[in-house]
Amino acid sequence: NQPNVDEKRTVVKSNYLPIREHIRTIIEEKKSNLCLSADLTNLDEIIELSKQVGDYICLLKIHCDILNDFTMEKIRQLKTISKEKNFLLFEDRKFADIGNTVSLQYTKGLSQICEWADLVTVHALPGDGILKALEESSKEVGEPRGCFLLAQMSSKGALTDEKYVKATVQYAEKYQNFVIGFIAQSRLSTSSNIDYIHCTPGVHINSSEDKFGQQYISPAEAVLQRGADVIICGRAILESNDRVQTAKLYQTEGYKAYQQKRQ
Ligand code: 5BU
Repeated sequence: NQPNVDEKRTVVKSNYLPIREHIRTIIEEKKSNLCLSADLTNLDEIIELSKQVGDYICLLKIHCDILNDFTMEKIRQLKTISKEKNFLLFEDRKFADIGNTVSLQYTKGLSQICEWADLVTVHALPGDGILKALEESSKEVGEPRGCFLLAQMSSKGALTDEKYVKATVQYAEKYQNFVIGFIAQSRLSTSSNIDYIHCTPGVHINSSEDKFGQQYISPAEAVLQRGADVIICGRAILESNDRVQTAKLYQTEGYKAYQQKRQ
């Protein structure tokens, strides 16, 4: 006998913190505000990497549509590791379609994202029906789910101007249970006192850009000047000579700044 959806939700409430609080707790407990952006094309490799660096990160972000060997069995293995090592799984899907379509993209297809991704990214561009649809779909699984709204992008020439950012924040306030924070390049002013989690990608200590318009800042700049809670690092770690040591370095740099900011 399967528990019905309402029974599942009751179980969730007793077992899990709300997701925004959960991330803050992980950051404090593990002394890490590092999100590893594991932009690799092989899920087996991500699984191995997550065992090695899982202790040093609060979030693991992937792009499941670049994986050559995606299977639900493998993604469940990654999920098990995320629970053992206490980090959340984050699919950077950047949903951007009408509500009905995104809800299908979220729950169906080969990757069934909603089943395993604690967090996803969402564009505000289509209007707030996108959030209504994703939030509704997320309630069908027996675990808390949340999203980050994309407010500002790190790439050169991004069209996310002030007016766009303002409207994005308003959508976040309207769906404040599901929208747990923003992907942003600055601290956004909101009209409520909700402690939205700000994540900043485009973080690298040794580089200022890539050849396709990605723009980098240091962990300290991201946290102290731009107001990030979480730093998102991909190639800075993935392309280093020692991924584990480099992850530890970004963990240390990121958390030092996080503590300084919250004092
Ligand atoms: P990098 O290797 O650290 O440059 O990778 C950055 C990651 O963050 C990559 O997965 C991007 O898709 C993601 N990203 C970004 O770089 N900038 C943005 O504004 C957003 C996401 Br939104």
